[in-house]
Amino acid sequence: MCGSGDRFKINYDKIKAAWISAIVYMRLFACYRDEMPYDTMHTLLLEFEGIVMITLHHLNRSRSQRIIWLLEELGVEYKIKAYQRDSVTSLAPDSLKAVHPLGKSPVIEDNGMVVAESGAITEYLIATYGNGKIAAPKDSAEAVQVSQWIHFAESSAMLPLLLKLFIMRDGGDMNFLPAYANSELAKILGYFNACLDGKIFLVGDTLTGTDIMMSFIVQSLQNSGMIKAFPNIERYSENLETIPAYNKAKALEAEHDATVA
Ligand SMILES: N[C@@H](CCC(=O)N[C@@H](CS)C(=O)NCC(=O)O)C(=O)O
Repeated sequence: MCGSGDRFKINYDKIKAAWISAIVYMRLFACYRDEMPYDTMHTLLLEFEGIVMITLHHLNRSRSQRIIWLLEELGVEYKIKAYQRDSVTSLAPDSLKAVHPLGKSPVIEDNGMVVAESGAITEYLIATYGNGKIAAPKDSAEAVQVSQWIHFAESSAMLPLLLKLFIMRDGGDMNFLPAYANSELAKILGYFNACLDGKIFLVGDTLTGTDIMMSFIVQSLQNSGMIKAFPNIERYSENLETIPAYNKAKALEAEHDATVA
């Protein structure tokens, strides 16, 4: 039935589309008048065109550099929302808690989902956007190795490094911890060092998520000077420094770090 009332029916979809266009054009004009940075305008246009845009909530000098590297390798559209550590406590600002209850970084937002934990983010991004890139063949023995190292990076490998850091920060006399930290460091990072013997990448002959996850461990060893005790890790680190996306991630990390002059 086609009553006369239908002719005057309000088309809300059209009004919404016109309203969105008006907002986009107003923002483009603001960009043209230098009132909005190019990056912001680029993001708005992508959103307008319905192109997926991942948001990385990035804390300065953090594990989040891994995810910048990964996003650069995958060549996907993403934006960085930067947060700065407290200059006294080194903790993240409370605003990160609005993104995820832990208030830690990295965290990504993608397709209405919030994902925390750098290992989980690495696995998710490679599975979703990798198209076979930087992944071991599905169901292969190498894929199991990849999983082992991704978990190793945030569990076994982090413990001795964190213990060393806390012992140094505490600065007081301790009974058990210093010797335990040293023996765990030698055992766990000695294992990593041995597995790198004669290798450029950790699993197989090409870059995988494991190299990206282990890069934070390598950088921590380098920053503390402890890398000298592990020649294969040192050589591996030199190789990482030749990878363009790794260097781009380092540059972007510095760009978003307010403590870098
Ligand atoms: N296991 C987590 C660790 C996350 C984490 O502790 N991130 C640190 C930066 S490297 C952080 O946000 N620290 C600030 C805080 O705890 O307030 C991961 O792999 O993402």
